[in-house]
Amino acid sequence: MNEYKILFTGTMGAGKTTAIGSVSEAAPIVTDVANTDLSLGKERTTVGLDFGLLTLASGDRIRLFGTPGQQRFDFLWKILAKSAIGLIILVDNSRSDPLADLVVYLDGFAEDLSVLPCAIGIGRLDTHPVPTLEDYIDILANRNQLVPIMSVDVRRREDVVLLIDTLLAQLEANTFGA
Ligand SMILES: Nc1nc2c(ncn2[C@@H]2O[C@H](COP(=O)(O)OP(=O)(O)O)[C@@H](O)[C@H]2O)c(=O)[nH]1
Ligand SMILES: [Mg+2]
Repeated sequence: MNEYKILFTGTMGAGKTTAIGSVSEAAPIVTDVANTDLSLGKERTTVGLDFGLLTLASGDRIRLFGTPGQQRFDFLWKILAKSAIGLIILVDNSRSDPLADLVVYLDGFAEDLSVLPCAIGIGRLDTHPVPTLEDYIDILANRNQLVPIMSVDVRRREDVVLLIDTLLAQLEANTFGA
């Protein structure tokens, strides 16, 4: 049995806590507290990290971590990325500039992304169809980053499983030699 760690990141409200809760078999540990930032229409926010567990059919176990969303916690990103086998970036397409949000995380994790597989999930494309997946793909292409990207609703378990499978498939294809 192997144990792997996967890290979820993305802006506040992008769905990290929801995604981990959708697939975790143990009650996810969340360290959400009352949000004191009134500019954010969100009652609770993650200051520490989310944690969940998922056992694959192979018996391998995946430990799921979520980064704190606020950028003032970005010193934690590096620490959390350590020993992870992959990174999942969640984007909330209802935000004012979700393309720029993605770039923040691609830049913030640039070093890790040179050695780690990544998958990107764009949420709320149903209610906010612009920017489109093609717009995101253009950004990745311009940066020469070939990262799988898909539309997701993190409240749906199968969408989150697909993101995780996309990471594991890259590992199996040995693109990263991990
Ligand atoms: N309508 C809609 N709501 C979504 C979608 N994805 C996530 N949400 C909601 O957005 C919120 C995300 O919050 P949360 O998981 O705490 O985000 P976090 O800050 O990244 O941990 C939750 O209330 C989800 O139910 C989506 O595709 N459509
Ligand atoms: Mg959260």
